[in-house]
Amino acid sequence: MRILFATSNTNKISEAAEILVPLGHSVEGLLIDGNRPIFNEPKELGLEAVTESKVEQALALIKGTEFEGAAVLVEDSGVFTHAFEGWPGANSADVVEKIGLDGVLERISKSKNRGGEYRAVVILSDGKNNWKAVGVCKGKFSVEKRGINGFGYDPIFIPEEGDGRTFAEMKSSEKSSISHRGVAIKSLSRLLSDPSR
Ligand code: ITT
Repeated sequence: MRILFATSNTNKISEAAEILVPLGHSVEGLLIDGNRPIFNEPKELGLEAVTESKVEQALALIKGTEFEGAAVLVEDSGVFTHAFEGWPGANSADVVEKIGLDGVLERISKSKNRGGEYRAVVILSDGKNNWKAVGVCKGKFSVEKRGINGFGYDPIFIPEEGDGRTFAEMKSSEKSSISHRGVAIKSLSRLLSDPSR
């Protein structure tokens, strides 16, 4: 299946490609007139509502273009702390841009609870069928930044299923094997290969 990933985040594209390409799919970023489209994202409604809105917008954008007939993939994700009622959640991208990981760590250090999780919702649509999957990766926030791989919160997030390293200290394939996005995209690929679909 030709998959157009409608995202401005190229890290997300590489992580999805790492799982979907070996299964025989092609994955590329959706570009309209050479640019990554900007979507209206109703962040206040949560990850699922954002993906539902984005997939409709992406399908409308490719209608009548050379891309019509390809499948569109959208994803919304976020980082959720246990101590601060899920903050930053759907606003993860804005928060890290405004206060940086040092600011996030400073806030987290005000609580004894360093637990949290990454969550992702993905929807793939070929215009007729929609496939949706979710992924959660539980873990805790480190005391200081460690590692240089990945993106976003990876230098401060230690997944529960790992060995104590942050995601930024892991290879991309190690991250994908346990991450929220990895879990969600693997579920999606199972839905695609289900003969009863
Ligand atoms: P889109 O164009 O796909 O929206 P984005 O980066 O703005 O790209 P989101 O709106 O889904 O994506 O924001 C998710 C933010 O949550 C992301 O920018 C990171 O700050 C954080 N995040 C999500 N997944 C992450 C991951 O795997 N590793 C580190 N941080 C992650």
